[in-house]
Amino acid sequence: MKKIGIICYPTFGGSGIVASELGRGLTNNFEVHFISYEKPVRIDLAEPNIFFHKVTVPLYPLFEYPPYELALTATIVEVVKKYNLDLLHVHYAIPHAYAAVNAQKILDKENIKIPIITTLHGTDISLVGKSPFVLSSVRYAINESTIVTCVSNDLKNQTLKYFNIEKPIHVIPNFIDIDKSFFLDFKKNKKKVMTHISNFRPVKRVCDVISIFSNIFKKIDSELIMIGDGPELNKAKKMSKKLRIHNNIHFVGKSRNIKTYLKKSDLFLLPSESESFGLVALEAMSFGVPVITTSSGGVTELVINNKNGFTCNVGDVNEMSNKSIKLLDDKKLYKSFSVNSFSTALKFDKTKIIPEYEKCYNKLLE
Ligand code: GMT
Repeated sequence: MKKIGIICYPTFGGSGIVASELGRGLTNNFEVHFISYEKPVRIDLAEPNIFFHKVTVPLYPLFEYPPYELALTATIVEVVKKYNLDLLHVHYAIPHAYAAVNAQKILDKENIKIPIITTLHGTDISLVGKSPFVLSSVRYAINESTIVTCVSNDLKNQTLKYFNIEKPIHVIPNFIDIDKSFFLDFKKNKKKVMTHISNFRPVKRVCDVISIFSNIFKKIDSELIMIGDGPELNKAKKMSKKLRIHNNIHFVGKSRNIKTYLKKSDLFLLPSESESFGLVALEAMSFGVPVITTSSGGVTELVINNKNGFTCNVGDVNEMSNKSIKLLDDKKLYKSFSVNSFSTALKFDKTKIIPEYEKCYNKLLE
């Protein structure tokens, strides 16, 4: 059995979730070794063929910034040697691709050859990677990777536009494990339920979520469930108090059980500044929940305006509110959007997408 090392963030962020679900989906054909600073949240080490190797960063009073890349590089080198890994799959360029490429160079000195697949996820290109402080290092790491994939065409185009990439970029969209027990029944709630899930970073525009809900609430008996945690959480809470709608908004924090919330949702609100794919939107759609989002980034490859949701200009809170009200008020329209959301989601089932990654691995292993 071939052995693959997966390097990712262990948290609730989209890239870590994709990496974890991918690893779990590979275990019939591969031994999968996760390398990160913590066990990824969705990984169960009791599952067969799954291993986890922790990156420990040395602390020293001199270090204002703990040298994570250095520790990650050394851990990759050690794990590749100890377990004879055959390839590395890196999720999110910063700093994972950079560390993997350096580990590859160290191993090469010992005549150990290891190919690298780097999957770019979004903010590693669209926000952080573009910064002049890291751009040349990110470009180097992408160019030195053996295969590069992006989660949407939009992200591929952005990567080609901002980084001088010397190799083809493959688009492999994100995927989900469709809940086979779920079926659309349209026994929806009397009190309409809106949901938002994110890391509450500025790019998610969570205050727009509150404004949109405030407008919907004026016309329709409804409540909002806010799932996740992050820097803009307090701002969103303060705003909901100021607008006197806080009793109808439930801030539930991070959740391991988003399916339960999504199953009872009527609408998913994702008014992001940019979204390279929008994995949470896909998760909502897999339960027949239409999405109100922005026409910015790769999310428009998933949410098709006026078919399975609405895509509006970034910050156009009135338009997003009006479209939400229109959809919730019109049963026939809602039903068709809900059916369309569900059938779109079926196209992104893991059984259709994971083989795309396996094709890349097999190319490297030939
Ligand atoms: O910045 C984030 O939102 C987290 C980031 C991540 O890598 O964890 O999310 C990005 O990757 C997800 C998985 O590929 C995509 O579904 C998200 O759209 C993307 N976020 C952004 O582009 C803002």
